[in-house]
Amino acid sequence: MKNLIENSSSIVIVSHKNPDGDAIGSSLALFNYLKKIKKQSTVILPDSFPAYYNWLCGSDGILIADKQMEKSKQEIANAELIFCLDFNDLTRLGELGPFVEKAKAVKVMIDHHQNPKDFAGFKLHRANACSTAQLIYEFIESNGHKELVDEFIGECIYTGLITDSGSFKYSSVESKTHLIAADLIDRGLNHTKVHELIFDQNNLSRLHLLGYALGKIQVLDNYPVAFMVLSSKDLKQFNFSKGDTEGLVNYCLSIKGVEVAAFLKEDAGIVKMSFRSKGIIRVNDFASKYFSGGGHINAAGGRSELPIDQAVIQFTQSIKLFLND
Ligand SMILES: [Mn+2]
Repeated sequence: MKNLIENSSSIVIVSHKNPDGDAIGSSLALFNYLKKIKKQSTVILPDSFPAYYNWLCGSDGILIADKQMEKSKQEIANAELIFCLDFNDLTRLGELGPFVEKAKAVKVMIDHHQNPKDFAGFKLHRANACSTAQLIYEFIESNGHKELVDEFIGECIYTGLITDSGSFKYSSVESKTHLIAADLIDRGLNHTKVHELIFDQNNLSRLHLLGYALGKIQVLDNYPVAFMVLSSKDLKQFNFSKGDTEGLVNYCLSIKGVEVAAFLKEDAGIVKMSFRSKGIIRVNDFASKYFSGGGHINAAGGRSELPIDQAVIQFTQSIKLFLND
């Protein structure tokens, strides 16, 4: 892999649509690492990311494909090496997917989602890793370059670690995850600063949206299921902007006795759904069986084309069926 990087003169890093902290953190960690070994690369994301990540080192140079489509396609077509981070199915790239598929570049997938598709020449895949950011750290480590990890690369890796693990809470966290965090702190990371810059960036309308959403949580009778629903009218009323509803679903899961949580959001004519679960309940199977989705065992997503009211009924009926099985 070291040789492959060494011999590639144009490198592109891509990650998935609706980029989250792990997509952005792992992409920028790799970008900044490559820079340290004197390799220029371009990070391309299908669409924009929440503003509370725009302090990460290198974020100002990210190409947002839906704003700069021609340039993005050109970079992908010209690349000799394409890193595909935090996804394993090219449909996660939206419109960019077919261009990456037919690109002449060698593709390297670094990812931790279940059921990887077979489009990459090289795979660094571990479904039980807590984040792609952890895999990037391990990648740098396996190249013998741990000493190159500085405060800024550390911030990128740490961002992926905490946003994908509920700040070290989920079962995907290993002792290794904590050892990595400890090493990052030894290398200059200010972890408090990172938490504040990501999680303490609320504006009043977001908190009012949160209050409104919490008021709408419902628990299914006789099932360990809680869910909340926001219509596009609700979102408009609270000046919704990207990232405002991130993490909302977890409030449903915090109710005593609840083991499955869902968040249904009306978005551009469809209903997007986030699912969370505890223990052995596989919401990725649920999402793929009923809502053309997928993800991890305890965190997954899906969608419905039905109007929101009907999508809610579709959800409550199918989760009952799923849990009865
Ligand atoms: Mn991830």
